[in-house]
Amino acid sequence: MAVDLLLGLQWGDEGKGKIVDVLTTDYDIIARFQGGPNAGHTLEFDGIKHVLHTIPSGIFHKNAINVVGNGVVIDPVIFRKELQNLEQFNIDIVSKLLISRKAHLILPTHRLLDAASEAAKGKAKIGSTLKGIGPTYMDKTGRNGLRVGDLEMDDWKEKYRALANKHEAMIHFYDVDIQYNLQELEAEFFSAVKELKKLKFIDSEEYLYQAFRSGKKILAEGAQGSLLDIDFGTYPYVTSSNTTAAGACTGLGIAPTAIGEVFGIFKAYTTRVGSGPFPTELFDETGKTIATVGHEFGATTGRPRRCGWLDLVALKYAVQVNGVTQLMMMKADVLSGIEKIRVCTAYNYKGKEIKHLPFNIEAENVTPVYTEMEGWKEDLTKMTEASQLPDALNTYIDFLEKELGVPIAIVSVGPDRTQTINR
Ligand code: 2SA
Ligand code: MG
Repeated sequence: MAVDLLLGLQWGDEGKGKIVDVLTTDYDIIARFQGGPNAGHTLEFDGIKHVLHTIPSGIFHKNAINVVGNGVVIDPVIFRKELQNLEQFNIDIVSKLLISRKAHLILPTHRLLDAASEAAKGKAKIGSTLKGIGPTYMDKTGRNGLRVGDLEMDDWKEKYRALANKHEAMIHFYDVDIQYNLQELEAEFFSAVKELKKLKFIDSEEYLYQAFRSGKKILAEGAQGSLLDIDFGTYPYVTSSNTTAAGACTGLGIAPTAIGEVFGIFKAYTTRVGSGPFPTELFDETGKTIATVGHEFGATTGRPRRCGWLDLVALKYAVQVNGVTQLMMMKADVLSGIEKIRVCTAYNYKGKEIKHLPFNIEAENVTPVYTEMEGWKEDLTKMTEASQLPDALNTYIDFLEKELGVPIAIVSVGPDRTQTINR
């Protein structure tokens, strides 16, 4: 028995939520290991679209237990809203959703600090979702954070106060104009904490270890993507956690030796939301077509996503850092009708052609080298078998598999659960 990992290989929004939902029937436990409400995991079935932020994407399946791991940061206010959205589905939340005591809490002042920090950066802003992610992870590594387990102690409100007071002083330090009513925000926070405390808090690393030992099948669900990893992403335009495979070990307490399959999810093209370098970004009609057909808007903030061609230099890097064993290609249907499809296979970097990701991939350093391929016209969205896929798409898939050295096990041809082709 092993723990399988599911990760996004680009800049997030690859379709992780959909694939977790599809795969959940094979697993007993789905565990989120990093990130927080900055994530937007979209699932579609029975004609309804669901967006999850902190809750693992296995929540709609009857038998799966969902664990929010120690590596996740939780905003009780957003969490409560997520729970409210689930009420109509009659899910037995208390027995199906378990929260790690070691997960850190996002305070209202973390959100304010995020806003102040971004405002102070001006043009150099990260394009954060402003959910307080960076400041919360800063407090975690700075050893000042408030954790879910603290809520079970009598003195947690004092700890809260001390931290919030410090944050207020820091907000003033930024010297930017942020309007807020802390009293209101705190009232909302405290009432949401009350709701959170109705759920089961667990020592998740122990829970997962025992589950693993007794032969339960566990799927670790990543958020954001490898190029947003705090160490390996396009720093500083990244998120504040390890989104890559190693993050599953630290974010759940799983040993590296316990890991089995590493599922790497990527889109047939590339998108990015927020600031930062994006070598294959398109500024033309094709880019607009992809954005429109692919409904490329942030699932958390609604921001339009930037679109571009598939970047195999970056993708190969992600495959390598994560040790991906199976690839899953999403949104192949969105490219239908585009006459010529381009794939970046190398970069021109300081006058040389390179095939690895250099330190700096800002536009002034890097020009993509493209291979052009025939597109396909067929509507893929009703296809259910690999044998139905058009020849040009098969050529595209074969090319990617050869370049990446890993099989593409699933081709997704639409947002619904059922629009999933196994190869
Ligand atoms: P943050 O919020 O401080 O972690 O942002 C830092 C950078 O990480 C990016 N980021 C994301 N990129 C893609 N998808 C994300 N989730 C939402 C979605 C985003 C949305 O599913 O669409 O709705 O806008 C996500 N979360 C963080 C972010 O854009 C910054 O570049
Ligand atoms: Mg998303």
